[in-house]
Amino acid sequence: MFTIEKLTALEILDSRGRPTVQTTCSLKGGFRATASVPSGASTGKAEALELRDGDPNRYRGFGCRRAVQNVNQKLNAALTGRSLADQEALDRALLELDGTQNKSALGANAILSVSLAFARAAARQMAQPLYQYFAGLLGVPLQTLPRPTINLFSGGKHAGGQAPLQDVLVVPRSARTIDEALAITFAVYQSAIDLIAQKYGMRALKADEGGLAPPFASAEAMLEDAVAAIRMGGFEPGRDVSLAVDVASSHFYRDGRYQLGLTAMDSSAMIRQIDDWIERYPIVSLEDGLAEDDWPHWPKLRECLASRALTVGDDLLCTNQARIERAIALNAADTLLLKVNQIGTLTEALESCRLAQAAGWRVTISARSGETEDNWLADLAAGWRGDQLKVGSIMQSERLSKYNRLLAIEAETALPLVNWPN
Ligand code: 2PG
Ligand code: MG
Repeated sequence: MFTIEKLTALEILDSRGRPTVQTTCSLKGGFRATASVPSGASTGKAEALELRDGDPNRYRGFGCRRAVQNVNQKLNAALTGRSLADQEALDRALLELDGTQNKSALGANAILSVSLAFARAAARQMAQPLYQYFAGLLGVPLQTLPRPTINLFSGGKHAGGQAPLQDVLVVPRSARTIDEALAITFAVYQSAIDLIAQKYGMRALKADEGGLAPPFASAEAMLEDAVAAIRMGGFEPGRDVSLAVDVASSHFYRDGRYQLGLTAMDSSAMIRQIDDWIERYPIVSLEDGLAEDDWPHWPKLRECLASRALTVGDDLLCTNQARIERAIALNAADTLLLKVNQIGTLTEALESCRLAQAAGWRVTISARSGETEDNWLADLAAGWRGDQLKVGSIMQSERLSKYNRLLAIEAETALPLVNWPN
């Protein structure tokens, strides 16, 4: 049993300098913990609502004072003194107190900060490392650590739209440990910096997640430069290091057409375009190849990728059970991109994770483009048996805090990396 003594929230800044919510949860017995929530930029339409103040004179409307107040006043008043059996009981109480479909009354940022801070405090009360606590929620013993997929090049909404593909990520497939995966990625990333200096005559500018963002002429230029950087780093593309791509195509889908660079394609043409990329480049994971509302064509994309690359749904699924169920029924994807703040509580995200795993899908545990230095995501990825981890680049402390935590978890548990791609 866990008894909440106090909830206190604070408005802090994320990696884009925008406000977000940090909550401290104190449990009876002196167990106290703090957690912070991230925030996306290329968001899906079905995401839970992130409550922002909307005052244009303060942080251009991005302020989170109302969300913070909801924790300090409403949630603190309603939950102080409450004894809760477990995480699910807390999250159920949060859902009841909000009472809306998309958490617009209290804000998903307020709600999730409490859900996460409670998890950490509860783990302390149980004298467990946080990854163990998360494994306990899933009800399955720890088995593997996720394979990092690490941002190399950025475009789309994370880089001012200078290139069409949002993320081109490195998949260090020959790595047997997190430690090896990071060392391989460092070599490729440094080679990419050299390559960009040679090709574009510029110091590599970095996008929101630390990915390099030169003025690529096309999606193919991004992919070709990624393959070249892998070679320059001393690795064989497709054997030692493969690629993952987040097309984030909802964000260039207008009036039933995919506006990729100068071409406007219908869904079938977009699938042929993706097929061509998969043939030409060592891509093993393809996220949001089609738009979030283009449901009829997703099964065709899935069929096209088949065993060659994972069909990953991010904006399509929004970590939302109803959308995942629909995708399973349609055979529209085979991998869930799981972002806890898309849905707003740990328990709902866990149910989404279970649903995907029970269908034989893979799960990519993902950070957001706006992150904090909090590292709970690494524990979640280990505890919930994520197959992939998507945190951004091997740069910037808000990204490295997760990789560094994963190194510590690896040192503590000696768990092997997941067997993917095999
Ligand atoms: C995504 C994420 C992370 P954002 O689209 O997968 O790269 O971006 O947090 O902006 O939604
Ligand atoms: Mg995405």
